[in-house]
Parts: sequence; structure tokens; C-alpha cells
Amino acid sequence: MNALMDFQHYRSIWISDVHLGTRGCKAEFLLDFLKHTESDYLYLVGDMVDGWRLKRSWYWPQAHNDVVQKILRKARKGTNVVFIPGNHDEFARDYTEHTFGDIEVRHEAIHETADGKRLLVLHGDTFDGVVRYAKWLALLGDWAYTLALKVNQWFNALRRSLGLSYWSLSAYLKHKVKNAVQYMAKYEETMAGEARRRNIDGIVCGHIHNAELRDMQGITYANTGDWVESCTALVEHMDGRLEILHWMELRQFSLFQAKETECVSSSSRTRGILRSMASSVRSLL
Ligand SMILES: [Mn+2]
Repeated sequence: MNALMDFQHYRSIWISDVHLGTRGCKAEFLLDFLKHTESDYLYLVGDMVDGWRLKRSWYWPQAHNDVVQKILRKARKGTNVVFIPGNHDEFARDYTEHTFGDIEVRHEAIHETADGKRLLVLHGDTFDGVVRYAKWLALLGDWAYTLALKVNQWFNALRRSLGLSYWSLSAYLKHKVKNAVQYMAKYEETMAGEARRRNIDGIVCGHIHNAELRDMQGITYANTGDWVESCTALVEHMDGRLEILHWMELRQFSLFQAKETECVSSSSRTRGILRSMASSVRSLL
């Protein structure tokens, strides 16, 4: 695929952490991505709309509307669209296991690739507060682990009912530079561990705004990244091969074209972390 690519059909596409309704959202670039790609399956892996932000102040420009319309149109035209709400669009969690128009809303999904791999697809926030304790929770066993996941859910449901924002360990740690790298490694480990625990070949998630695709001792760990800064998506080719697309690089878009805020395009891990830290100032996780 080259920078001037016209159109590409994939078997599956995963995107997450779009944060529609915030100034940081790169809706124009996402729209360009959606126009130039098609897929049999399209997974929206959470934090598509930022309900937390919208509650505080309404921000909904035309481009954000266009993204929603484009996705709805794809669903109507035969793309299997699955929406898995995250912590920022958790209002949609009340509607999981329902179908809206042509969009399926699910807590999580299992995707089977063309080459027969089973992938667990979920947003990942449930594991946010748990990551720090992952090691001794694993020692305590399955019940403690399951309980910890539930407690994190309850804790944030309580905050939500009190009108407080989601408390994110990852956003908190990203303020503390030296802990950020460690946190991400731990998060990836925890997610891969969850797939292993459930006897699944791999996991696709989002939440920490850090695109990644790698093998972790036999488990595929894939993170779709985000459309606030990195503008990334995970795709499955027709033969089942997975790939991370860095849309800015593929299209040779530059930061000068970003309408709202700066968007530096780089796949390097260090710069990725620096960018993530900048975004945490806006507490978007
Ligand atoms: Mn999230």
C-alpha cells in the first residue's frame, strides 16, 4: 500500500479511542481513513464518543457528525459493525447485547481470523485499576482477580453516579514519567494474561492510546492506538495477517494539516509515550 492509495479492502478493522466530542479528536483524518478503507468487520473498541467531556461542555462539529454517519452507512451497506463501549462512552454499556440499526453493541467480542485464530476484543479499562496488583492477584487466584475487576467497575460506577469523572490509573501514571513505561508494559502483560486465562489466542484492546502489535509468549497482543494523536488502526488482511496502520504516515499527512491541535506522526515508542503524556494533561484516557 502506498501513500497515494486509493482504496483498500480488509477483512477486519479495529479502531478505538476516537473521543468524538473533544477538540483533540482527529475526526477529519478518521473520515479520510473510513473513506479509503472497507472491511467485512468493523470493530469500534471503545471511547468512540467522549460522554464525560460532552456532559461538561457541548462540542460537536460537523466532522464528528460525519464520522458517525459514515459508520452508520457502512453498517447499512453490509459491514458487520460491532461497538464495544469504553469508559468514556459507558452510557452505551446499558445497551450491550442489543442491536441498534445495524450496529451490535457488546461488552466484548470474540473475533475469529481468516487463519483460525480466536481474538478477544475489549476496551481494557476494566483492567486499569487492576494492573498495579496483577502479580499478587494472580497468586491469590482466579476469584481475587475477578473480584478486583468487579471492584474497579463498581468504584467507577459510583464515581459516575456522584458526577465525578472516570479515575484512570494509566492517566495518573502517565503524569509520572518513569512509571508510564512500566505501566504500559504491565498493562500489556495483564491483557495478554487475560487471553491466556481464557484459552484464547490473542487480545485486541485500546484504552492506553498506544498502538502495538506483538507476540507475548504465544499470545497476540494488539492495541489499536487512538485518533487523538497517533491516528492508528489495527487491520486484518484477507489471509488473517494483522497489521497496525499509521494513517498519517501512509497518507503522508503532516501536522500542518491538523485543524484542531498538533498531530505528530511517529511510530517510535519513546515519542509515542511523550505524546501520550501530553494527552494525559488533557486527561483523555
Ligand atoms: Mn478508555
